[in-house]
Amino acid sequence: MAEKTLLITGFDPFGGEKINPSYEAVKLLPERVGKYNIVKLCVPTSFEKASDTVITKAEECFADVIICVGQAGGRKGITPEVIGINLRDARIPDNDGYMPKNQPVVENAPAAYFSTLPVDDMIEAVNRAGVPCFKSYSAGAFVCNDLMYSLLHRFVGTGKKIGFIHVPFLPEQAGYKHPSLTTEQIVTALTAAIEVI
Ligand code: PCA
Repeated sequence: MAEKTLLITGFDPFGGEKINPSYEAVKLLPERVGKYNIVKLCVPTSFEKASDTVITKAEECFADVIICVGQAGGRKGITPEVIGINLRDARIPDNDGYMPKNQPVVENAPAAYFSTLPVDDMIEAVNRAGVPCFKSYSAGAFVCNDLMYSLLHRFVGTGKKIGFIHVPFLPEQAGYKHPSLTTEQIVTALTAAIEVI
């Protein structure tokens, strides 16, 4: 069987944080998981740059699967996203200082796309691996949703499996106020999820 390639991305820190758990975990993944060669990429938290950065890399490495990972501070577990919506509605500026309100990601394009990853199987596998994981029906309207929507729009009909996973804060970010998972738990979760794709 031909080798398959899975591109997995994390984001750089944003919103005043010093680290982003998404890339902290992604960079620790092994070179191979299940049937996939793993290609990793750090993506700028920028409406302007995020999707072009990932699309360029996905084309360059002939990715069969694209999983983007991002921080969702305050969430209690790993949350694979079900849907990306055609909306930019930021509450804070991105890393370029840009804060769009009520704009489409892509003009005259569908309202939303569903993840083409096996979300339910992934959730079951991650919970079985001992890491809390549940479904999310909203990736928000910031850069993570933008990236998810843009990739699903760009590659619609190609058969590529594409989706997004939000992860909680790391303990050093969360303090006493927020729930958190360790980098090791996030790595375990991502590995378990990839094994069922
Ligand atoms: N989380 C943000 C953007 C970058 C990230 O890690 C989001 O949820 O949109």
